[in-house]
Amino acid sequence: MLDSNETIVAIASPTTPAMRGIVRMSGQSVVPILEAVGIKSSQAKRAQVIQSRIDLGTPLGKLDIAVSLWPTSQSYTGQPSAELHTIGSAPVLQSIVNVLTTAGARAARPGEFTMRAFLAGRLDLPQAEAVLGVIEAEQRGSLEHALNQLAGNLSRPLEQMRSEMLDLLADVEAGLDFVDEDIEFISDEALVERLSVIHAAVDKTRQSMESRGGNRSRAIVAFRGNPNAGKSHLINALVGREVAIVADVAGTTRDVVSVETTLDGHAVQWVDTAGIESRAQHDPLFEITAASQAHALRASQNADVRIWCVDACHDDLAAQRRYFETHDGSSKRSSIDIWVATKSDLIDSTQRQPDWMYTSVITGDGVDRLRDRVSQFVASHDKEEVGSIMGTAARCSGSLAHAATCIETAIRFVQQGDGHEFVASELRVAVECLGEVTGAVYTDDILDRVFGRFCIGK
Ligand SMILES: Nc1nc2c(ncn2[C@@H]2O[C@H](COP(=O)(O)OP(=O)(O)OP(=O)(O)O)[C@@H](O)[C@H]2O)c(=O)[nH]1
Ligand SMILES: [Mg+2]
Repeated sequence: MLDSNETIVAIASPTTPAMRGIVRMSGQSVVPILEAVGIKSSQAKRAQVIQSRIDLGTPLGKLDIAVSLWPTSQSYTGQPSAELHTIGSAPVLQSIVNVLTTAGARAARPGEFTMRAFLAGRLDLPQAEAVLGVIEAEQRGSLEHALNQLAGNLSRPLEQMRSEMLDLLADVEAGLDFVDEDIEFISDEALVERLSVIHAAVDKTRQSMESRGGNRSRAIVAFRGNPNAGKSHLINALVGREVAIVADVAGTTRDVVSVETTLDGHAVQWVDTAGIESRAQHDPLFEITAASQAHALRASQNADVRIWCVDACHDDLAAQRRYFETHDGSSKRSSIDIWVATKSDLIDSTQRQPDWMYTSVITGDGVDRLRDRVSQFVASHDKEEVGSIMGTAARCSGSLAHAATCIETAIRFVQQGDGHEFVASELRVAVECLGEVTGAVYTDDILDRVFGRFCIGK
């Protein structure tokens, strides 16, 4: 593991040009290193802001700098720390880092500041991962998840389950010490009952993690548009095989038809829907149409990508688009719409309009481009899910599943009247698995996996 006694330094602000930039330093030698570069702190042991200057040599010269100093363990990392605030220019910030490394600091590795916060007991592992989630959150939903996790919403119940398991284990092990004396610390019925409660809680946490995306990153792509616009043909062309029935008559597709494929390594579910139409109540097809429209609308609202198909020969594409936009109800927060003019082989290329992607299943025009566009979205959709707190789910669902299995086995042992030493050994493993999730038990490998995903300076 990396040595926590060394003093580390890194640029902590984005390296794109900005008004202000920050260099962060943490470790036992923060105060002497600052002094070595001419930044004097008051001797007081409290947090302080120092207005000073730092000499960056030629050609940069001396620069005004504001230093926030936490000279004791009362800081984010649990050790003396400082932040040097100055103008947000990458070369200037890099020169400051160079001056500080010459004075004895070492360049920080990715996530090393947050790892120190974890090692100092300031954060547990799910909270450390939530820090990454907050940094990466591009959308409100993921930011809320990350902030909840940072507030301990995941760790608290897990810690509670673990502590209940430890109590049970203590009872079982105490019983083992007194087997000959007929003292019972916990009855078999009570043991099974309490284990069942914990098992249900562990399983629920595992499921909720997985539904948040640990194993789910399938993007749903729905095809919408007018009857006979060529939706089913287009789906077949994109997927490369006949999944949807196609025909010359409008109203061929009635059911929601879906197929799963992988697109550049990402799972995609393609969903064909009935063309958008309405029928008068006395029409014999009224009911079947209403049902297929309702199915199609639901598919559309669940989709991550909606591909809107309008026949390129349509005389007013913009009006058709406005109509769909106002008549299709709400959609998922992070979804996108792609507007496709189909059957481009039937029009002259000079008639093409901006903001529309043109496709033809006869000439193959635009099909690859549309597939690439979907692929691009799906890749970023996956990244967002995995990059934020999905990391926690990916890391932990195995440990939680293992804990659940051990508890099940322990229950079976009790019910079969097997010796409590077997029960105790299952419980011990389960406690360890739960500890791995919160970081109460950790290995270098776990730390590498968690903090290696951070950027340097965090
Ligand atoms: N010229 C030309 N005709 C096409 C193209 N794509 C589809 N068509 C024709 O358009 C008609 C309808 O195609 P479908 O794919 O069944 O259309 P749909 O949108 O699924 O229709 P519904 O399921 O009835 O809503 C068929 O006659 C196709 O041959 C294309 O790119 N060029
Ligand atoms: Mg169809």
